[in-house]
Amino acid sequence: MSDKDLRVGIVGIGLMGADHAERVALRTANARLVAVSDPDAARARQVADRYDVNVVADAFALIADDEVDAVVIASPGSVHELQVLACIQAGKPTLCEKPLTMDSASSLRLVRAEREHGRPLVQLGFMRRFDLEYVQLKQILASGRLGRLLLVHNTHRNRTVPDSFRSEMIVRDSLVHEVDVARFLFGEEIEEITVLSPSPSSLAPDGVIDPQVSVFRMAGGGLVTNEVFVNCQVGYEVRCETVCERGAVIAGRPRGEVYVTGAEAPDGTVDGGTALPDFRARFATAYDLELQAWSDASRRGEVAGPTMWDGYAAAAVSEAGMKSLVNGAPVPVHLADATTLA
Ligand code: ISE
Repeated sequence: MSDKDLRVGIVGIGLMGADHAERVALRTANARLVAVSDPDAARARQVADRYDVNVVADAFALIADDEVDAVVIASPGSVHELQVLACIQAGKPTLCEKPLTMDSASSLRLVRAEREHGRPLVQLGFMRRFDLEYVQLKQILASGRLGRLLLVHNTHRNRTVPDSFRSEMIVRDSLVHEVDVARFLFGEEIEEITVLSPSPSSLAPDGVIDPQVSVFRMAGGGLVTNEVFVNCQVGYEVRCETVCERGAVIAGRPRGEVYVTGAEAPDGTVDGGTALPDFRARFATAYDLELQAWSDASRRGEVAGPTMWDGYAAAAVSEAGMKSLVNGAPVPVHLADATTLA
């Protein structure tokens, strides 16, 4: 496969799938978009026509298609398990958007299936690992010049999300990025998670606990605090401050001297200051680098970046987090023993 383009099919053409379609079609070197699939036929057709590629009605037919070398899965997490399994069985390199699956048991089944297949095939869509600021932050930590990493403070705000985005999804679909960031920066597993619920914003949909504050206890004793606020009304802000023994490093620092967001303008609109509109804008380069790394590694028959295990560990932390969300009590995270898996 190495001397020709990687022929990519995308399953799920929602917000992220359409964004990845453009990326693969226009900006990923040595990769070519060849097919898309979505239960919403009109949506799939619109994207397919834009890039002159095929629509395959059934996701499993796209995965099995001989014209498709590799698959991007950007469908809802609830259908990931069977789709990822089909990719593994077809031996096709896969980029799976987060969350890997809806719970740790199904994620573990996929870890096992990939191991039984004999070689890694699946990269997880934790794109922050490709963001240039996070990469630099990680390099500074790794250089050791600031001493040991003690604490991480994460901020994660979305302007709004659809009403269907309930409290548990704030853990499983949004906080899951901080779960991966914490594991990535510390190079350790999360041993315990606590999710606290401050009095919710009156602008959050009825019954949705937003914002949420959570704490991860890392295996080596470090602590991570997280604010996730997905109906903040203003813009998309993702920040990570790491505190070491001899200094701190921040990724996603607000730009500009005075930073005010949320002031109401005379016409009633909310001023987003320098905040960006959404994750596609904030992480555009990271997504480009992620897809390029995935495509390059796929052509070499390898997996780069976050693995199936990272997806499974994140699912296990999310599951514990959703339990903690019920009463704010700390919940331990139990992971399978990686050394005894098939
Ligand atoms: C969305 O699904 C994403 O994955 C974004 O990266 C995240 O910031 C957002 O909160 C989620 O809704």
